[in-house]
Amino acid sequence: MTWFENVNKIKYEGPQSKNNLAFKFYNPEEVINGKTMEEYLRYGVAYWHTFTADLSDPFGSGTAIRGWDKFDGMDRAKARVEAAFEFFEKIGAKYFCFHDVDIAPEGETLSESNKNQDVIVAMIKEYMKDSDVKLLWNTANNFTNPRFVHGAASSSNADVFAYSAAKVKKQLEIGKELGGENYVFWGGREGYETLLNTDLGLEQDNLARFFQMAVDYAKEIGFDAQFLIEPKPKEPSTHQYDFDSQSTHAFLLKYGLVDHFKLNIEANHATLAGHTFEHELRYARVNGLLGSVDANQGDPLLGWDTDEFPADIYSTTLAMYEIIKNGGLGSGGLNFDAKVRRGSFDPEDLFHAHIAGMDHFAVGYKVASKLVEDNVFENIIDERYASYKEGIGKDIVEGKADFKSLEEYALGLKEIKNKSGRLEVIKATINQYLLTAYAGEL
Ligand code: XUL
Ligand code: CO
Repeated sequence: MTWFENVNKIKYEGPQSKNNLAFKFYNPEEVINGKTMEEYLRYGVAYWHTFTADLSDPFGSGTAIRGWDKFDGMDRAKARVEAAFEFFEKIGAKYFCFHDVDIAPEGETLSESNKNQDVIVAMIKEYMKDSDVKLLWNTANNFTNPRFVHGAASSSNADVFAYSAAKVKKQLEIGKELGGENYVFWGGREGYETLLNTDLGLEQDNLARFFQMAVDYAKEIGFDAQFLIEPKPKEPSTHQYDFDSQSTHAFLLKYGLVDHFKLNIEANHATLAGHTFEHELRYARVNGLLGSVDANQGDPLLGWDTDEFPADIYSTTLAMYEIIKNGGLGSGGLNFDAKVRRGSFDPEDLFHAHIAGMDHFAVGYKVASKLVEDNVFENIIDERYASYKEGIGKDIVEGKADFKSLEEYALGLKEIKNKSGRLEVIKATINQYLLTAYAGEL
């Protein structure tokens, strides 16, 4: 049985290839800095966008043509598993991610939902045995069902807190069962719509209690995956508590949870927060919190989360720079939390989209590696902050200065000379690297 009969295994054909179903830049076997691209980039497929979504949007119903939609309920869920593993193998992605409700339908009751999970998880486990595909992360969808109308762990209703905990408990057990390398918390409803009816202090305390319980339970069952919080400022909530990497960091510090979590940074969430993707990655990196990445991009003309496949090589280059400087993503990976456009409804479009995403991050990786090798940004930074390496600057950095010594120094200054920031030449240099990275191969 094949679900993608028009597609064979996607191969690397190089930058000259005109074949839409081939990689132009992502060469899984190419070694960069001692690791193959496949080992380093750890690409993941998002189950929800690729196998579950029907491409509906708030104004129109689904358009996707998906073979498995001829079935319903558990039969459809089983067909999706078959299709998913065929897809992973053909695209050559070694990781996948899912929410509980992506893989199996919810039942009438929690125990029925759990039973449905068990059936599909057993099937996934069998498929994993016959492939080298691993679970990058799983998570509980505590936002779609109407019961989460006021939130999950931050709901005003304690019954919902309990229900949410039960769902996460089940997913932690499943993560362990499938050897998941990370576990994600994305709190789409953990926030508020209006302060007029919200106890913000209690909601945040409860959210922290919930995270602590998750940490405790994972320890109890011996599930040692990296916990990841995925910040997002808004949508669906008007204000989400895990707003961005910096506010999530503050939250983790406040509640003594910082040693148990890293962050899953999503490009489109960064832009919704008014940041660049690389800002979120940089903040997480320099604070030891960069765990994994949801690789996508937003549409700057639209103010919502469009979850597009990454196609901006400038952005993927700066993102890969952060990842290289982080020493890679450890147990994390580059998960395509991205969907084909509503107009791209053919099953083959799923391949085109992933090929593009994988190629664009591969370009970014190659260019960023060269930038790092040549110390391009390091030299700029070294020179720009040189005043902190000697004299008064060194005193400041080493904690040897105080307001009195600084005043004495400032009084003795004849003139203050600043140096140009040279932004234009820096941008031109990045473009030069981007344009010449494949020069020999084109
Ligand atoms: C929503 C989003 C989620 C998380 C997992 O914006 O990014 O799909 O990645 O719940
Ligand atoms: Co995401």
